[in-house]
Amino acid sequence: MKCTRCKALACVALPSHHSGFCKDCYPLFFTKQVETAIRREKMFTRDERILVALSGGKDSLALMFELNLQGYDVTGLHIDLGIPNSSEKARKKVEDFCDLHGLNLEVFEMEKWGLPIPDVKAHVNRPVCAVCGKMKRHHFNRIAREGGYDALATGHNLDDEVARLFANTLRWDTAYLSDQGPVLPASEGFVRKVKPLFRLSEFETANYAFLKGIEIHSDPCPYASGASFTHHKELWGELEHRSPGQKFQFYQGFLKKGKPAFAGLEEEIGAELAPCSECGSPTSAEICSVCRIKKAVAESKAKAAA
Ligand code: Q46
Ligand code: ZN
Repeated sequence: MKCTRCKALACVALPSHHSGFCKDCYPLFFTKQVETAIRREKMFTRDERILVALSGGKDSLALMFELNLQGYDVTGLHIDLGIPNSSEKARKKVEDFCDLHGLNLEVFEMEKWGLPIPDVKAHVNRPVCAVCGKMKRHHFNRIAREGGYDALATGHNLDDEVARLFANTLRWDTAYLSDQGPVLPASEGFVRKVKPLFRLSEFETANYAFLKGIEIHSDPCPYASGASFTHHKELWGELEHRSPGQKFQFYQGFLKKGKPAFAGLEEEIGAELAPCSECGSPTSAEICSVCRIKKAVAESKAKAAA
């Protein structure tokens, strides 16, 4: 196959785009997709400060690399979850990456904050990933808000978005369906959230990270159950293989036709929010659910030690 752009030998075939690219032209395709996402969805401007959530995986590091290349004012934020034999490796990859490219980085340590994820696993009677995800979203938003950032960018790609949309649709979860999309506007206590990689598949992001020589953290988390949308991603992989482009069509169709139909439903469901008396994050109770979990774990640990 020849490169669609320069006619050299292509190294990445993209059936959903009816094209293929060589190693020099592929990053230009990637850049264009990110530019289009930012422009069409009005994600942010070059005058704004963007906080980029960095896990150390291919998506977040590729996103940070690309936004910096495009001249955006980016700072990385890594959350060290405190998981033995895992978190230190992820953190090292992120720190090395930011050092190498001269990028600003903030690191937040769950251990220092008082609730490393192993304590959640040991003391909270809920799936650890559900609580861990809640903690991460909480701190991403809190740190972005306290730091005066204009937007929080995450590395969610098309496969993530389609798998999540599919799961929400299977449950007809109207609150989530009205909320899902590449941009979640800022609201009282919440910063704007954006997903500049939503037009790109996992395969396309992985290729970009590889061709740019980005060293990624690819070891799975030891607590991963393997359940998070994996099956839905496999189903969509099969559909996409049979009919290239279907994933993107499904997602775009939702944004154009499905999402407007669910708009406003979350207001009926949502309750009044006020700042948490402990951490200032928006909550419908006096103390937010994250602070409540932290307190409950501290009590459970004290009881166990007594
Ligand atoms: S880090 Fe946290 Fe993930 Fe590990 S404990 Fe689960 S949610 S799997 S992305
Ligand atoms: Zn709180």
